Amino acid sequence: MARHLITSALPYINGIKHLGNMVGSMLPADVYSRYLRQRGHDVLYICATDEHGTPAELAAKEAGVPVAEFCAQAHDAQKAIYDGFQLAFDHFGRSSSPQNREITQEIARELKANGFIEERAIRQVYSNTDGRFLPDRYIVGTCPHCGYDKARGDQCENCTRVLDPTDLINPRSAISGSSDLEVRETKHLFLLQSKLAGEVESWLDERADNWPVLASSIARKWLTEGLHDRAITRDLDWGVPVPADTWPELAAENKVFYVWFDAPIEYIGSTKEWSDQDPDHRDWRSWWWKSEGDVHYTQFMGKDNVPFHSIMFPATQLGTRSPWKRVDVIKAFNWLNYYGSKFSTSQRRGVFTHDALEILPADYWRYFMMANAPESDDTSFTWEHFTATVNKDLADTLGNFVNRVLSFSRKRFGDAVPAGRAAGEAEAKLGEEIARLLAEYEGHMETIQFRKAAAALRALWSAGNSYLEEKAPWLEIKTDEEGAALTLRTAMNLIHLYAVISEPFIPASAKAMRDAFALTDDTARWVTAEEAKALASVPAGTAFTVPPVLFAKITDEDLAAYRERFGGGDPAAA
Ligand code: B3M
Ligand code: ZN
Repeated sequence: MARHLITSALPYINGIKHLGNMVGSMLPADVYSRYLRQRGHDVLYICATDEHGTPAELAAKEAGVPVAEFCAQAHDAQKAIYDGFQLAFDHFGRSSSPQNREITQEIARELKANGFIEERAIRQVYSNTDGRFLPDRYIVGTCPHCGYDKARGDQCENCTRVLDPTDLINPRSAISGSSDLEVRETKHLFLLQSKLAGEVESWLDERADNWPVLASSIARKWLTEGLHDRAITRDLDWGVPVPADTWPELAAENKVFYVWFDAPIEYIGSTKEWSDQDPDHRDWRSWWWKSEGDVHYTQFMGKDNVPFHSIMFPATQLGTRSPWKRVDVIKAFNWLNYYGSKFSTSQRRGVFTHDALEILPADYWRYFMMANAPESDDTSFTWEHFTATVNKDLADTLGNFVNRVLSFSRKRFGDAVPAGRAAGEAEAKLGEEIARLLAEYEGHMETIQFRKAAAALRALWSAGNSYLEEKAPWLEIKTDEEGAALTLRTAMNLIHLYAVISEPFIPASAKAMRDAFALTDDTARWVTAEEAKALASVPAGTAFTVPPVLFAKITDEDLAAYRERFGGGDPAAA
């Protein structure tokens, strides 16, 4: 048994997430956590909402509520959706918590004491109308290179050139539209990452080779581009305040830390929130402090977040000179697209998590997303593909197997698992096959390869179907009742095995399958290879019930309605 700390990138607070966000962070972390828990490990799965920064402020402004109130509501709204997806966090915290404030400030003090933070004066655009400094992307104007008139201060969307806000022609505020702007000098804290580059590099050398390749290649590429010093404060009303005891002047000017400085620290903050809820039994420090070698820490995230987690956050941790736990493995994901182009929150393009749950239960989505996780490449969501996957894998291969076996057995043998004759050659062959596929499945889960794991799971379900087709108990019963009873008992054991091993992917359906059997001693533990071979965990005589249909098929009418409602794209283009 090992101790596993698992975190998924913190969903930003400003809106409901789409499936693309979900598949690259929280869902895989949940699947992996569930698997490790079933294998008997001590798992702590931590997540939170990422609540600071300008987008939160602007979203609150648009909603017409104070930002603290906006975040509290938005946090609850996101949490309810994640509950709906059955994400089994040990804690889902908030980066605006007092715990995070305290730890963030403490880390900043340590970095200063060790000579890794310094104050520098910079020139920034101030909007007189808005009464605030404007972050680069909230200044718009005409691109000096291509003439596009809605270029942002950080980049021109049209020609993709990287810009400095002072490059823009006719600059104006993206918030108010005002062009009453001026450049003012203001002081900020800089994290001297350049001084930490060597250390980060050797740290990365020690472990990144064991990461799935997407994360390690991004980390290496970023490192060769050099680690630059970085401003870690902003002029905003909403954020973790710069501590007055350490930087009285900046604190008096209401500077707060930049959201990307305090967000990763919230992994620690959220763990402390969890621990503070039950301090007698939970110890956040045992996960984060001097736990190198004792805790195995895995992070899940989309590929755009890798630089922050593989380089910048470790640099922050290293610079404190304190024994903070650092990540062991980063599992990153490419993009899930919608009909070949990006999901977009601002354009409301694609499928959003609350809408998904409104139309179908979580397991449909969980399975589809993991079976098609964008691991080695970007992948596309299309309603056609989703429908085909649900109907074939979930409804036909798994759901139909479960219902057919249980209904037929009840009809012919009553409400208890029939005994029949002793297992024969077909059962031995089936047991071998199941044990082999199970080992494959486990191997893919251990190496965090979800598509392959889902394929192995599907193969396990299929093996049951092949066995059933081969034995055909509905014919067998006419001439050999004992033989038919054996077939059904074996198939029912497969159902129970499926309940156990499918749980990480489809927890609600797994529970329904497990609950079909009135087993007195049914612990949540995993299946051993011997048990998989023997297929005898559910003994003859065990009472069972037939659960309602596990997965309803998506009809052509449903498909048409989804396409209509969400705007299908051209399936050929996907
Ligand atoms: N909130 C991800 C995003 O919204 C960002 C992740 C923070 S993880 C510490 O793109
Ligand atoms: Zn341009």
